[in-house]
Amino acid sequence: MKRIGILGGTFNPIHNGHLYIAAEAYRQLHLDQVWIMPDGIPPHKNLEGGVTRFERVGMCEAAVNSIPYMRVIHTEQKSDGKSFSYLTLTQMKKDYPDDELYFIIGEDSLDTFPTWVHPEIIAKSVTLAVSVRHDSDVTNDIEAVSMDLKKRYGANIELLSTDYIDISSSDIRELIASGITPKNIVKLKLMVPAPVFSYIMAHRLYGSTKGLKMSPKKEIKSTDFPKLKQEIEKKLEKKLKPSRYTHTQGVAYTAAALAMAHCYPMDVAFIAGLLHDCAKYMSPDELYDFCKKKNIDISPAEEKSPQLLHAKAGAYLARTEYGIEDPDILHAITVHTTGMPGMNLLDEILFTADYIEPNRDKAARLTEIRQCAFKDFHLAIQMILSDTIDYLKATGKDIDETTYRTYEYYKNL
Ligand code: DGI
Ligand code: FE
Ligand code: FE
Repeated sequence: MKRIGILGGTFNPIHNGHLYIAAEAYRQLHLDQVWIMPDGIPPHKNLEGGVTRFERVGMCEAAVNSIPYMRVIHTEQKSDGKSFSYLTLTQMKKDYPDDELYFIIGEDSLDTFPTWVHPEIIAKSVTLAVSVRHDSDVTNDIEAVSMDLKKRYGANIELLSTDYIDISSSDIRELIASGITPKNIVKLKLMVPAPVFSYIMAHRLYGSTKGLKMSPKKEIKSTDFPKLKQEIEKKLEKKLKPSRYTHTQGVAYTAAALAMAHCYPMDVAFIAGLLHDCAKYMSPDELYDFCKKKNIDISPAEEKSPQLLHAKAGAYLARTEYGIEDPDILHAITVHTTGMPGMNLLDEILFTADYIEPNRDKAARLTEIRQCAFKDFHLAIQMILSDTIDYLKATGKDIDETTYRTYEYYKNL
């Protein structure tokens, strides 16, 4: 028999206040585990901040990743609606008949408990673990309410004594939308765990792109995407030879698919894919001269293998010739050939799409890597790097030290 706490919520986003309550429940009730349960949202209802259920789950997973006794359960996420608590909790009681379930709620929820749908069924399935502010003077009321609920529904109620934590999800969303300034970053880091902050930034949630240094009109908005895509395609088709243009299209669509699978804005990924090889119309010598002329820094590895420079030159052209200011896109293009340790999400999407796009047919484990990319993304990247190194060794090419370091990084992740 295990003692399991369940903390439900919308978690838009999950924050330190939620985690504090979960940790106090664990400690005070001697629980074995605490399960974080993001709720479903009624269809057609748009959530504030425009995030999806998969993104809310992703943030919860980022939050609990390093806490051994916490995990995220997806019970309500499988349906596209919000379920009644009595249904979710009776189902859980059925699934875990031998365990003791503690449903963690706030003191205000206890007051409204009789108005919930089928409070008597809930009371039979779980113990209510009620978080009570220990500085509040209403403790007597809580005890009276508890007694009443015990009488009326046979409810088991345990009280948790907690501090008041003044953090709200809506404050977090507003803070992010007002701009990722150094001051706001400091504030945000006090409100959400670092991995949640990273998730929000990497996935561009809640308008966090406002912190990126680009003029607002240069931000890729989904409404402008079709036009932008067309303009870039028209130009590229003139510049690149047909097989390179076909590859470019393959990378763009594959990057978009990977973005869908890994919760990244697909239009941004698509544009990165389209432009990643936009400097490939130049020969290695031309690339070298181009970079010299434009004062683009050339590394020793690039001196030896100047074709590597198509990545840096590509980012330069994406900005100057195609008007792309988005720093994530420019960065992804810059590192797409060798990768780098600790690539960000878009870097990883582009790096992988370049390798697995459908027109590629030469690499050794393509089928396996393609299947892996949508399931275990980091393993796929590790396989790509390992195979690239093998290939470069077999063909006697110089290997950029960055490629090795990137491989080591992903192998040890
Ligand atoms: O531009 P693409 O052909 O679409 O793809 P890419 O930008 O990944 O470049 C692929 C070539 O780059 C491929 O032949 C392997 C090579 N490459 C990747 N890492 C290194 C490298 N070449 C050298 N010399 N050193 C590297 O570390
Ligand atoms: Fe390339
Ligand atoms: Fe490419």
